[in-house]
Amino acid sequence: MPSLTQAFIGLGSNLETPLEQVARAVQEIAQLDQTELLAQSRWYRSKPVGPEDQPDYINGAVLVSTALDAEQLLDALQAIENAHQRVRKIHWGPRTLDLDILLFGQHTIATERLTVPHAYLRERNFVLYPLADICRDLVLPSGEELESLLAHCSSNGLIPIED
Ligand code: A4P
Ligand code: MG
Repeated sequence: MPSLTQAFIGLGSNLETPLEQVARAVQEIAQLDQTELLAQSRWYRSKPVGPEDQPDYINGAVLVSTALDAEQLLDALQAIENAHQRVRKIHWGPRTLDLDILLFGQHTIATERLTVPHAYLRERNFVLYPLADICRDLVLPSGEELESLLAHCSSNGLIPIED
């Protein structure tokens, strides 16, 4: 039996009906090989970080249990991004779909392809608030508590979307 890992995946989109892009991506993640969707955050509308002359984003996060390793999960997520006609042009620029591995169990990964926990997780409200929807008492591999990161992170520009 391969071991199972609980991984948090961040979703973002600000092009081509973003809410539909991220909602469809959740279905696609749920159908990944050897992977089960465990939980999903609310969706949030958020102000763009980086170049400001781009539309607002829709952001959220999901929790999966997977038998894939981190690189295999990244491959699978990039295949989903590509299927959403994602074009990589501008760093931090607009995109139809961005899928980031936020946390992969309690692993710390620093390879050419992967930085886990995600490099900007600690400072981005559009990542921290969705994580808190799923698991308020989350603790990072560093020992930092999500609660304390939230206490230092403004929710400015972040609006939960009502169903
Ligand atoms: N990569 C390394 N670590 C990871 C990881 N943990 N998860 C590598 C996923 N990928 C990871 O990503 C470039 C490379 O990062 C990948 O090939 C993978 O090997 P990319 O998505 O092609 O490039 P990017 O998105 O332009 O850069 P980056 O640094 O991933 O940007 P971010 O951090 O994803 O930020 N504002 C709002 N409000 N909401 C957003 O969602 N997103 C961004 C993009 C900017 N501003 C935003 C938002
Ligand atoms: Mg990315």
